[in-house]
This record gives sequence, structure tokens and C-alpha cells, in this order.
Amino acid sequence: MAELESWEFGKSDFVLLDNLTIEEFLANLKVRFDKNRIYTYIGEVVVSVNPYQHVDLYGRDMIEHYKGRELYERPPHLYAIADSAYKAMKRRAKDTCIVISGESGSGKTEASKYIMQYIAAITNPSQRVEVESVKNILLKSNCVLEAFGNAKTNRNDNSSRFGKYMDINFDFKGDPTGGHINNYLLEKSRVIVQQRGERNFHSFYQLILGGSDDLLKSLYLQRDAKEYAFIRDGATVNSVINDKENFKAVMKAMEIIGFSDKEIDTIYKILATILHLGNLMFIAESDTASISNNDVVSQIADITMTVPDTVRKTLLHRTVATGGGEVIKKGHTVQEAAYGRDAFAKAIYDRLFCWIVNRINDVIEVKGYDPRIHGKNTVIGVLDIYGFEIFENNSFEQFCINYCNEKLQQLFIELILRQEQAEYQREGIEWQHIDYFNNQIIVDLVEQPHKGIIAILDEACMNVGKVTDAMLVDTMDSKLGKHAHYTSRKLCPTEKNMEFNKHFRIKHYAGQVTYSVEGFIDKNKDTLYQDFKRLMYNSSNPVLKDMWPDGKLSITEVTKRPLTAATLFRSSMIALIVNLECKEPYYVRCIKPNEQKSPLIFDYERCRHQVEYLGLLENVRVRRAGFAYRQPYERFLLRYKMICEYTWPNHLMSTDLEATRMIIDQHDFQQDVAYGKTKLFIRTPQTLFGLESAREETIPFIVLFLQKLWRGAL
Ligand code: AOV
Ligand code: MG
Repeated sequence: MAELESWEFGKSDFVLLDNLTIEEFLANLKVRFDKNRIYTYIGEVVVSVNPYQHVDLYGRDMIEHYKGRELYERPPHLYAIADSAYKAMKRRAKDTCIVISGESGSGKTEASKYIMQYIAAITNPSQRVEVESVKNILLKSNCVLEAFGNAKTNRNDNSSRFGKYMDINFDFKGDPTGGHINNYLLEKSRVIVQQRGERNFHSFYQLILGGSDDLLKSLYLQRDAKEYAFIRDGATVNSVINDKENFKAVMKAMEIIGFSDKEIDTIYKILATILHLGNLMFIAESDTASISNNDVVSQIADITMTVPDTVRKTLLHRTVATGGGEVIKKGHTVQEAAYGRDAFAKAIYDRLFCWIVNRINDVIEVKGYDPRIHGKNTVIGVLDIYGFEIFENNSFEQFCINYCNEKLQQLFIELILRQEQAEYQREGIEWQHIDYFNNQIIVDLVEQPHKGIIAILDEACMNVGKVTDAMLVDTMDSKLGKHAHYTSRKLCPTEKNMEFNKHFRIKHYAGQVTYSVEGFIDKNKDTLYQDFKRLMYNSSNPVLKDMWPDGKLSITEVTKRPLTAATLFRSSMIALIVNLECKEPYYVRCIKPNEQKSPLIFDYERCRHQVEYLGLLENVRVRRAGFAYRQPYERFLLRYKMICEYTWPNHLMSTDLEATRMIIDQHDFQQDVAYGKTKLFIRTPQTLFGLESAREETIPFIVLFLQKLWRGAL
């Protein structure tokens, strides 16, 4: 039975708190944090506090301790949630997903890795070679994706700058057969500029510090990050990350996944190209720009296997189609050339990242699976996405990231708070409504067609050159001025922390964020001159060429206006939510205990804020007033009819409900259940355990009975 924790570790489930107040909630969270009990339940939701130190909770022995156990048999743990999701998937052939949320630095990515390690460890007991290989690739993919998609920010030394949703596919035996990774909007602006105290993506420093002398020489690189404009600032930032060691680990991981030498070679060539691009110097020559360090152009051409003269021309001109169908080359100004170069650097990194994800998907994709032969192919999805963030300067990227977190909060509300209550009402169970803040209003503010911020932004992008950043704020003010969650300096003149015409503010579910509108239009439009695409497509390096299939088109063939970055992101978020909604969800809610990354500080105010906005108290209320388990009467009888002589083998009562009541009364569980219109509701897991053990005790007698019956002895 349940392995209870000692009282000194506080309550392992917030549902058990004596008084449900925010103070008691926090006191319990702190007691547990102080004792390294970083996980606590709210029913089946895991609340996790980042310990900021190694805690002795993981590894082989721990995994064995949790394997196959019911949730309440062991102290709260990610492993228990992973096991529940796995059991649901295996026993009931349900697709499940584990949604990990919380603000930046709260421990989501670490949690996702522990969950994946657990699933890998408990599957494939027969050590099938092909399954072991899939598991290994799934695990190793993290290392590669983190190198290229994570960076040090002021919130987190290893912050995910992309969203990741990974599906793991299982065969009928419950062994992983493959998977698929969806990645969401990489923060590519980081390639060219970083805020003070932050770094570029880890991959660049890994190459400079970890690459062999020969590799660097072949890429015309020096072993000094300060030499390169795009990573210079980040090079002086204190970092606990060991780039040199990580370079080796990433190399190894890429080999295991199955990247060819040529592919790995191209990956580093692309990184080097970006670093060289950053060092190009444009100077004005009459009206147009020229390049003063042409040796860098030759190096870029050599690395990318393109023609130096074409590289130079591409950097300094763009091809435009005139109204009359004529195609002309237009020289850039210095500003335009720098803009084009930056857009190019961002784009090649972004393409590289997506290509890496696709490449991994190619390897892990389930091939040749026939459900008619192999049974249903079920899935566990793990979502680890960038957390809510507020920086000193918040731009388009924070806007997208925070919108994404609004969507996830909305999903949580929908699945945990709203649907739960709706079901009680539907089933006619006595229920007192529990209030919670519904952030749908903020989601609408951002994504509503025609009226939302994204729609207004898109409209501004149709008139680039004519609409300035300031005009964008004006339009938003006029359309959204009355919205309770939107404001700007003009609408709120006493406000000191916003600049007139430059800032707008959204009151997010997790706090107020002031966004600087500077660059919004540009980043949303995300223009890359066709000339750059053609340059890459014409490379003699087939791997590089492969990343730029759209470079094949000539300027006159490119007619369609591409969708904007925000619109693409919105569509991908909506698709993500649809995908998660149709799976059985498991939640991990991560909390960041302090801003100092300290294992010793439990900052009450910071934690209080997170508990409040995550809606954890409401979660406990719904859970406490509610019932942990429910089953349609018919299913309940199918499983438990044998534990009561009046219902086995078939009951003669007028309804299934009456028959169910008979079983419950006979076993004395009436205090712990409620009868809905179609389902039985059970409040605590103890009752379920009780029913299960009664069933287990009865089965041998039934077997005996049936044997006798068959032999004609009865
Ligand atoms: P995040 O994923 O939630 O932030 P991470 O998972 O990267 O946060 O955690 C941040 C750091 O906290 C890690 O690099 C570890 O140093 C530490 N940490 C987190 N969880 C644990 C744990 N269970 N045990 C020990 N240390 C831990 V962001 O990606 O920024 O939203 O975009
Ligand atoms: Mg992360």
C-alpha cells in the first residue's frame, strides 16, 4: 500500500492541506523545498520547484522504485506521472500527453528529460536492438537540439529559445518504435544580437572552443569568440556551461543519430559562415554600399561552395521585378546591405535548425507500421516550450513566447478547471462553482481575427515603408484602447516606464509586460531577399542546397505574399492545442523559487505570484471538491461485478446504477462516492485500491468455480 512520507516533509498532496489558503500552500511548498522534496501533487498534477542543485531523486534505483506502481504508492515524482501516462497508453490504448509549463528557468526542460529517461528505462525489457536504437536516438536528440536551440539568457543559463513537442510512438507491446519532433518559432534574432548579459546560441561557442585546430583552420576561424561581432558580447558573459566538453558530446550525439560526416561538416560550415557574415564591413560609395574586407567574402564563398563574385553581388544588390515585367538589379545602401546580411544570417541559422529537426525526424519516423498487423500505434507526447518571460526590453519574440504561454494556460483551464466542473453539472452531481480567472480574454486580445494585435500587425506589414512603428502603436491604441488588458503611454499619460509611441503593455495572466514595438513590423514581415535564397540553392554543397529548395524560383515566379511570422506562429499554436486536446493530458507545473538561481532561497513573493497565476489554488479546490476517478456504470460493472454475489455473473436490478450501488454498499464505500446520471464518481484512490484488492481476492474463487462448471462438477 501507499508508501507514506514522514510528516516532517509536509503534505505530499495539496489536497490534504487542513486549510486551503495561499499561506498554507506556500508553507507546504517551502517545507518540501527545504527538504529537497521538490515534487508535490494536486491530484494527478505534479507541482515541481526547481531545486537549483543536484537532488538524489533520479537514476536506475529510483526508476525501479516507481516502475508499474500506482500514483499514490510512492512519494510524488515525475516518474510517477510518466508511469501513469505510460500505463494509460498501454492498458487503455489511449494517446496521452505530458504538458510541462512554468516560467523561464522553472525547470521544464530538465523535467522533460527526466520523463524521457524514465520512459526509455522502463520499456523494451527484451532488449530488441531496433527499439534500443530508437530510444537512444530520442534521448540523444535533446543534446543536439539544446546546442542549437538553447542559449544563456538573463533568466536561465540554458534557456530554450524554441518550442518543442515530441511524440513518442509505441507498438502494441508498449515499446517505443519511433517518434516525431515539432519545433516552434526559434528566436533567430539572437543570431545577430543579444541583450546585455546574454549569449548567442550555445553552438557557436561550442565550435570556437571545442572544434579541433584543423576544423577551425578549414573554416578560417580563430579560437577567440571576441573576434566575431555576432558572438563578441556573449563571449565575455560568465557562463557555467562547459562549451568545450559539450562540443564533443554534440558531435557524438550527431554520429549516433546518424548524421553523415558531410552533414556534420556542413553544419559547422554554416555556423562559420554566420560568424564571417557578422564581420563584413559595408562602406558607402556614392549612393550605394561596397565591402571593405573582401577577403571575408572569399572565405564565405569558399566555405559555402559558391562563387565569390556572386556572394559579393548578392550582399550588395537585390533583384527586383518592375511593373513591366522587367528584372533589374538595384544596389543597396549601407543600411540596406547590413539589413540584408542580418536577415540572411538569421535565415540560414533558422533553416539549419529546422533541417536538423527534420533530419532527426527522418531517422525516428515510424516506417512500415501496419496497425492491422502490429495493433494500434499509440503515442505519448511531451511538450517543453519556452516559458513566460519578462525582460528589461521585450520585443516581438517575447510577445510570441508569452502568447504561447497564454494558450497553454487556456488549455489547462479548459481541461482541468472548466471541463471538470462542466462534467459534474452534466452528471447532476451537487457542485459549488469554483471561480477562476479565465485568460481567454487575453488570448483573444492577441489572436482574434481582424481585431487582435496579430491582425493589426499584419495589416501594418502590408504597407511596409508607409507604416512606422509609432503608427502601429497609434492603430493599436485606437482599436484596443478600451481593452482591460491593453494599455500604452498615450492612453496612460502618468505612466513613467513607457515611452510615448514606442511601448505598449499587455496585462498577461502571469504579469504585466511592456513591449517595445521597435522592430515588430520588420520581424513580423521577416523579409529575406530572393537573391540570398538563390545563392544558397546554387551552392555546390548538396547538403546546403537541399536546405534552400525555394531558391530555385526566379524573382518573377515569386508572386505570393508569404504569411507573416506571427500568423504562422498563431497557426502552429492553434494546431498544437488541437493536438493536445485530443490526448489524455498529464500536467507538470514548474515553479522557480528565486531569481538568484540559488538552492537555498525560497522567495515567498515570487512563489506566491506563480502559485496565483498558475491557478494552483483553484486547481486544489476543484480537485478537493471533486472526485479523482469516474467510470460509466456499465464499465464499472464489467470490472467489479464479481465482488458481489447479487451482481455476478449478471445482476437482476432495474438499472446498472442500482447494481453499482449494491456493490458499493456491500463493501462499505458509500461515503466516498457519488452517483451521476451515467457515471459513478469516486473521491479518493483508497476506494479504488479497495475495489481492486477485493477483485484480486475473488478471481481465484471464480476461476475455481468456472473450472468446476466446465467439468460438470456443479
Ligand atoms: P526551463 O526549461 O523551465 O526554462 P530549465 O529546465 O532549463 O528551465 O532549468 C533551468 C536550470 O535549473 C537548469 O539548467 C538546472 O541548472 C536547474 N534545474 C532545473 N531542474 C532541476 C532539477 N530537477 N534538478 C537540478 N537542477 C535543476 V526556459 O527553457 O528558459 O523557459 O525558455
Ligand atoms: Mg527550457
